[in-house]
Amino acid sequence: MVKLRRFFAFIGMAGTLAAISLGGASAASASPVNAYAAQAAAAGLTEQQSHSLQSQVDDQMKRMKPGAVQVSANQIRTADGDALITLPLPGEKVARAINAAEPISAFASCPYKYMCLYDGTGYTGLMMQLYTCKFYNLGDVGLNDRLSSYINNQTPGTAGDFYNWEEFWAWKFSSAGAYSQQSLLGSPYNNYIDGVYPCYN
Ligand SMILES: [Ca+2]
Repeated sequence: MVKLRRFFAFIGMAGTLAAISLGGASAASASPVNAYAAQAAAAGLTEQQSHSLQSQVDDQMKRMKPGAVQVSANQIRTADGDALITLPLPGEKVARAINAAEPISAFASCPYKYMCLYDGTGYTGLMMQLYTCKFYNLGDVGLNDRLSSYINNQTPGTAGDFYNWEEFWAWKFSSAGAYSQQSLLGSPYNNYIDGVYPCYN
């Protein structure tokens, strides 16, 4: 009788293990793109908006150096892991993480300790968040000649340098120390900058 009970206990355990491995198999077969579509649906996007967003992400990734990784429905991390690119959700001007609470103001889009670059004026459009203290070649992410505004929300007083590629890296201007912000519309530097060193001092 004891032996029989052990036998059934073993069967029960085997059944549980089978269920676990089945669950694992189905999770592994779900593609990331489907997961992002589900994320978009959960955020209230229509199927059409979700497709449109994914094709924008695909287009942006084609402009980037190989190895970039889509990390959410509207975000891409660069291959070196040093920058995060966020695309505005369909119908919105200001970029935000898809699971962030809305509404978000342009100024709230740049987290503390980051230098944020925008391809739109007034801190709108595609946002590239720089965290690491190093030189960023905007050509590596297809953002050369596209910078229109930036928010410097690094630690207080930290300033960045902005460069243009002229067969060498030509320094053009420095930002004011953090916190600072600037819209380049109307300046000679709108859609002109090709490189940024976010933390010169
Ligand atoms: Ca340029």
